[in-house]
Amino acid sequence: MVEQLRGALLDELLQTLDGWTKVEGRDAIYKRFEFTDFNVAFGWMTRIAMIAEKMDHHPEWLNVYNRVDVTLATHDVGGLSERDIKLARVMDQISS
Ligand code: H2B
Repeated sequence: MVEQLRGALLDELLQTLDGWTKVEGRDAIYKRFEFTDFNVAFGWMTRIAMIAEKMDHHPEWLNVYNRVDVTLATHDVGGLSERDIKLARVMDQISS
């Protein structure tokens, strides 16, 4: 069973990530990733997609050219959970 993350603990964990912010009016986190071009952006998405599939945790994302806007939430808890933090961390690590 996954627990919903909120309040001070959520803020603390967010600070351990790079550039993720809370979404207004929704229990979710957001980050814009920018790459040198479409090829690099889509390569990153492909690597993340395979990891996300293994984690059984899927991002909401939109790609335009070299940019990927990512929103993470855990639908199973109707909010945020440690799964989102884990996937966000993987995204940060693989993008740098
Ligand atoms: N992805 C995301 N982002 N949140 C979830 O709660 C979620 C998921 N749940 N992928 C998984 C799949 C669930 O529906 C299956 C049954 O494990």
